[in-house]
Amino acid sequence: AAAAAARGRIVVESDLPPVEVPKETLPQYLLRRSAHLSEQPCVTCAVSKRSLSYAQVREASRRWALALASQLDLRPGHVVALLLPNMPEYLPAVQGALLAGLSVTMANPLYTAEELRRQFGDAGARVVATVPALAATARAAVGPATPIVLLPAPDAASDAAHAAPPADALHWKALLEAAGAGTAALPEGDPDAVAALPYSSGTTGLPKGVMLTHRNLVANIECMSVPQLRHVQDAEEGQEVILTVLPFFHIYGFNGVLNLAVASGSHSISMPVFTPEAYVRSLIEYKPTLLAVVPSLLQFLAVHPAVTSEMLQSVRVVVSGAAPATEALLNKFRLKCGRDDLVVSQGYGMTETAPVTLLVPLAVRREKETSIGRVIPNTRARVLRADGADAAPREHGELLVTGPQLMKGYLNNEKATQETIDEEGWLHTGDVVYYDEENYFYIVDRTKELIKVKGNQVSPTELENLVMELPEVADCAVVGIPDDRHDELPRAFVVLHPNKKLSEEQIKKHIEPRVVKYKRLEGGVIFLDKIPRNPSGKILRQVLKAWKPEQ
Ligand code: 4UU
Repeated sequence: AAAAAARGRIVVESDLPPVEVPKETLPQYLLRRSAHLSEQPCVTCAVSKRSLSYAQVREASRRWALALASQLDLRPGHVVALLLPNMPEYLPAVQGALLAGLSVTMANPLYTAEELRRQFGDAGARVVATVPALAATARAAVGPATPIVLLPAPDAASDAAHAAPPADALHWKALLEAAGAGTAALPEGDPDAVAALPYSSGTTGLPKGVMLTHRNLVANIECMSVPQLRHVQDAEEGQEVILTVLPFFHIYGFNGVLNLAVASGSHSISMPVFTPEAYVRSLIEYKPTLLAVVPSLLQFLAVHPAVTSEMLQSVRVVVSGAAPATEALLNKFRLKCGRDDLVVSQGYGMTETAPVTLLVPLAVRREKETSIGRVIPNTRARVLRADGADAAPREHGELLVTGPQLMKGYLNNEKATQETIDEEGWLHTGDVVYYDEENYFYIVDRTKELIKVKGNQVSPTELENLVMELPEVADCAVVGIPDDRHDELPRAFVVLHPNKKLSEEQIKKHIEPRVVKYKRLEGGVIFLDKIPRNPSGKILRQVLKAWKPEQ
């Protein structure tokens, strides 16, 4: 049977020549690629206007590395948690930890203490780097023995809003000043060590730590930097100005934008929170040449009356990913721009692949705009039909990918790793796709449990567990329902114990204080007599997704 399967195998390879992946850690790689830059701006906050040059990022990274090693006594392999909004210091906070041989786990700054406790506990975080406004939440999420380091507030407004920070908190500025004269040697650095531990629920279950090595992250940047794909041009050709509100804790913002931007010598414009006003002001003020977006942001640009075509004239490239962008949306955006030459390039990525595996080349023809990309260098893809055979062009099936960007595995979860990456090293994405005769891929459906709300991950299992905490509830299943403005919204189907009463409001009230806003049950709560399951007990999510009130 194996021989038959092997004979019928159809692997889609990149038509671009393979890239030699440098044997460097991420900080070594970024330092080398941006070594010729010093006073040029690296990251600027659109709200506070605080800016770090390339030289300042290097110096702050070095000092933070020394502070972590000598003042906080962390050793290679230890984990630093970052609970930070998008801000210029995000970059040295990551790079310094990596220079010291540590790993970083990046958390959503809007998470509740309960959500953070799970992530930081699972990752084994030794230190939490955060901002004054989040210090109390950070303290509630970790034990009293875990040091908390306070970075400067991202902007004056959030500085004014915060209560007095915990007395035992350490201060980033003081630590960096003390480290200034430090000459302690930093470890040489191991490219195969785990660099980042973002959390993803993958195809099933609760969020899991995704072990991304330096090599995974470096390989992905290097493979996206080939001239045929290069969306971000090198500083010598004119420094790219990249406006992004995509969170740096998520792999798209982290490696797909921020690290890639540094490697290319770009100027990144960061925003701690998205507001239409701040975004529009930044378009006018910074005249970005590149926008990194998710479909819900593209929707904002396309329909919001405050966004005009004049503001979009500086934009050379728009990259979209993380959720499906419909042809209608892409056309609406083009109409708003009033520019036929501005074609949105989609990329397809996953946390587990650091993130990109498919990318549409920059010089894309308009009829390929709905494609999620072609295979990037060093990467291979297969499409597995429902009957187990490899798909030919235009046949639908599950996307399988492999390449140097594939995660090392899920942290402390060999079972989930094996369920995701098969013995031959193919990662099963849980996405249904097809490819055309020119090897452009198109998204059809997502068959894994994962719900995406404005590009953010929502794990149904996590919400089901919370609903099940209510004693009145006998069974529960959560699925995503399509929504124009949010991509999807979580909807709960609930079975109550006989003679028990519970309202939709009561269930929502139970969930609300425990989770970040986008995980709320905005798709509603539906009471059923029974959750449809297959004989082995697996929830039939497709049946629930198709549920209609008149049933
Ligand atoms: C339809 O969302 C991401 C990463 C996205 C990304 C990063 C860098 C896109 C382009 C880029 O340049 O990661 P996760 O782990 O949060 O979610 C992964 C899932 C995929 O399995 C798929 O279901 O997000 C969905 N997805 C997409 N869906 C990702 N990209 C796309 C896309 N169209 N272009």
